[in-house]
Amino acid sequence: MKITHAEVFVGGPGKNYVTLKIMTDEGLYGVGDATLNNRELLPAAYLKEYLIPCLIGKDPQKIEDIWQYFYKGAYFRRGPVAMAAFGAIDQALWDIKGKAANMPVYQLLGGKSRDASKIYAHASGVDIEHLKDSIRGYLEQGYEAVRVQCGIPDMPGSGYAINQNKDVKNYITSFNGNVPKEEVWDSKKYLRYLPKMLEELRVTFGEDIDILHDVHHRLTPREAAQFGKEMEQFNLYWLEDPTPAEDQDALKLLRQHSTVPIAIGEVFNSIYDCHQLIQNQMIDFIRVSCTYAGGITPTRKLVDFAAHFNVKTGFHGAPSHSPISMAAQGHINAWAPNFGIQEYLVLGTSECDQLFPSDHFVKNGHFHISDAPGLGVDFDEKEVVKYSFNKGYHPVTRLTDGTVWNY
Ligand code: CS2
Ligand code: MG
Repeated sequence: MKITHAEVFVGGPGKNYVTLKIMTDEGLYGVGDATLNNRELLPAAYLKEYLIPCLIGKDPQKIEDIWQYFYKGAYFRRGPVAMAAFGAIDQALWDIKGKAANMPVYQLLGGKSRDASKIYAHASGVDIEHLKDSIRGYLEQGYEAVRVQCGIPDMPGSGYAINQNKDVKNYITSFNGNVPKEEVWDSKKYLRYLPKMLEELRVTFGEDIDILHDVHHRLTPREAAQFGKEMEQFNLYWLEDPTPAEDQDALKLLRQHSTVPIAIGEVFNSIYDCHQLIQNQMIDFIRVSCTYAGGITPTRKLVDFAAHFNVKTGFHGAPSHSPISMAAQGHINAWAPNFGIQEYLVLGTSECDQLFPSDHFVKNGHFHISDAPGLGVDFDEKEVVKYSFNKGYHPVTRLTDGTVWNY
């Protein structure tokens, strides 16, 4: 089998999905997701200008060899742009391999370890009453786990990921003309309010609901240690990104002071970003995504490595991930012996389903993977022409005195 051509498409309903389609001389094709949120044109250009020309004529069945060829051949290894581009190729090749074998990808990985994989939804509110309504909405749909984010009193327009307009797809992107939106942050107010918020949620919703919370890299190591200690009483499923992920020593203090489960990794691109965190058992959940971490091939190795140190998976599943990478992660989740939970944003608009038709489905807070060969998700080229690229940015965060802080 030989790769004859490959094409990159940018666009989607409310999102600039970057979709790669690889075609072969046997008529089989595969699809992959290279969407790098708010920097979408970069992996698209990397694919078009540098990678696709090298793919033509290669045997798509040699997934490992092709991955090594691009990773080692780049010389400048890792980085989100390159890894998202490699990730899309890798996903598309697994899709082709599954179709050629007439098997879903989870079978190629070793078969299912569970019938369906637990997912968590994003509940948020400008204040606690809105947050509670948002949580109730998910509980009514059968979710057992929710991430909770709430506006902080006296800190107007801030608090990470507050979905003010109920537009699930866009609340972390500011389509604000040519520059990013700016937000204000005050850790003191946040640290004072969060225990009150969580106490109220436990009183209202009881002990059974799994509660997750994302700090989004905003605390100092000392603040995170104090906060983690305080969080223990609320029995969180996890505390995410308490400190900036690139400073891995920051976690030592938190670990010494608290047993709150820690989830980190959405900004990591490879095992080299987290092997020490995993080996030293500084985290409980690894949150890489199959796209930004270079595809199924390296993610599978990372998951296996983590299993030896009792670290579970909790893959990134922000709205920027297209249904293709969600499917790729769905297959890994179905297999992984150390699966924990999957972040899942309800993309399920009819436009999105038309662009990416599939039989995967969500029911009662669980993702059910389809038995279709390959990744089990298609891409409709006729649909994508309806969408054009819209530039967006992540917001920039400043402290109240104007100092730039971590978004
Ligand atoms: C977030 C992300 O889902 C999460 O946990 O931290 O939504 C993050 O803000 C975005 O992926 C950034 O693009
Ligand atoms: Mg996060």
